[in-house]
Amino acid sequence: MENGHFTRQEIFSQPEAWTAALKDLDQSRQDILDLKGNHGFENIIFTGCGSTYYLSLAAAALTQEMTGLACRAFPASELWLYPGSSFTAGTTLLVAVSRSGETTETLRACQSFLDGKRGTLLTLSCCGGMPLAKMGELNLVLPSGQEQSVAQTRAFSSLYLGTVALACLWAGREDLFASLSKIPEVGSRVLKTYFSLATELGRDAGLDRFFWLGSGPRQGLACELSLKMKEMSLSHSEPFHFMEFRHGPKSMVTSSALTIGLCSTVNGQQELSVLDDVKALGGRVLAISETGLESSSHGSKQVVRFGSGLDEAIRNVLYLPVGQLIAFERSLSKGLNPDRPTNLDSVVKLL
Ligand code: F1P
Repeated sequence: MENGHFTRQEIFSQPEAWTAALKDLDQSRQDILDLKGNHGFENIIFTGCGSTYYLSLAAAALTQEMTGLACRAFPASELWLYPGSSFTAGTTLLVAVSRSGETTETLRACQSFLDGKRGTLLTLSCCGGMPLAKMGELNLVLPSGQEQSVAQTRAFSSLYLGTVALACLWAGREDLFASLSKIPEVGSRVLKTYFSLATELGRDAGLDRFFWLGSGPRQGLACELSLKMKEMSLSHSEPFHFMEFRHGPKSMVTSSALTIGLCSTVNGQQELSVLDDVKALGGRVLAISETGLESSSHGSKQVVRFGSGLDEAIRNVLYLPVGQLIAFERSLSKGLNPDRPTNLDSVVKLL
């Protein structure tokens, strides 16, 4: 099998995986609504490990923004080993996210939560027969996210869509929940339109460091894309909140640095100005956003535009494919195999 055989297939099949996941979520719609109706939880904690921790960061920010509930995210190891500095009082819903459903830290965090009678557990995974999918009061399983590769792509984006669906339903936004069905078609278009740009950037041997900027509901996604670049291509890769980049990390900008901005609409101008600063320092920039960004003072940037016409709350998954492809192509250009990243296993199991 050639290097990247599975990862390529998994990245490009995301739209189909999303369609199947959304059908599964629609079948669980009433269970999802009843969970909140029956328990009236005051706060939500999202948890996972590695990619699924970053997914939890993104899910917590979006869910709080949409529902007004206090939402936070922790690595599962923090909940397991440091419950005193992570769990809070009040009726809590714990949303545990895991591709495999058997990561030890995640299982132990859930067991500690249940043993402490801290609230209600909802699990979200891709494998129904695994331990996690038996622990929750509600266990959502999205098998279309299953994958062969170690580094998550299709699993991450499908599970992330699952948390977006939760936020829409718990916010009473059935209209946005229904609009999610339009996401896969836009995803397909983004993959087709920008595959060559992602390949060009991924294969650019003149780049030696990557910065991923994202804020609010997009910060966790910036962390995930940075991890993809690290896992797949063994490159210097770091995520930052947009405005934080000026407070030190900007010192690392050179002509061999690519800064990828997950630009919002709501704060597009502020975020664009950070990318302008990077361009002024001679850094390379890729701006990913919904619409064409106003031309900036430092010449044109390389841009990815979704043009989805969808609400900002439900279209964040569209930031993932191009970033995944840049990491994927860089891995191949370095002669690595993104299907089997160096030093990594697909599941971390502890004794
Ligand atoms: C969690 C995880 C992945 C990581 C690697 C090792 O797995 O840390 O996020 O990319 O594959 O396992 P899971 O709990 O989501 O199955």
